[in-house]
Amino acid sequence: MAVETTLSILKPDALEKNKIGDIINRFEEAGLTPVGLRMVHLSQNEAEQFYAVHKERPFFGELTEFMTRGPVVVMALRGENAIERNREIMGATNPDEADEGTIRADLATSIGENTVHGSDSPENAEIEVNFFFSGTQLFDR
Ligand code: RTP
Ligand code: MG
Repeated sequence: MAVETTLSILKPDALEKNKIGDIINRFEEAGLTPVGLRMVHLSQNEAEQFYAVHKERPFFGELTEFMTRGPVVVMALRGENAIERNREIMGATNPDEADEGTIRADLATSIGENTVHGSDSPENAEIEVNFFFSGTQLFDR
């Protein structure tokens, strides 16, 4: 296993439910350390760019509308096997199918409003971390 850095987004529903602390605590307890962190309200254009891989999907309009509804917290998380670990802690996309004790099983509203995003591969983790953080906004810790 190797130390990896992945992108996590706490989506608008997470902030509306006041779950920033709850979610970050789960990551820290699991050995995933925030090495970059900020709050941002995505523009429509930024949301469409970030989710460009999904632009032909039927839920694209709904997704970008949701992701621009309010501010989000973006974090670079670092740790052993961080990309896969993050997705395990998040749980399945659909909260009804997410394992007990995962963020989505405990906190998500629906398949669309599912509380967190996590990069799905090393290639995408690098692209997505760079989308939100410049080198000087990431810290060694
Ligand atoms: P994410 O990218 O947010 O970490 O989630 P994921 O990999 O588990 O899911 P993905 O297939 O990449 O879909 C991206 C996001 O689109 C929304 N979605 N809505 N209404 C629907 O059927 C539907 N399917 C996906 C979710 O917000 C999902 O996280
Ligand atoms: Mg995805």
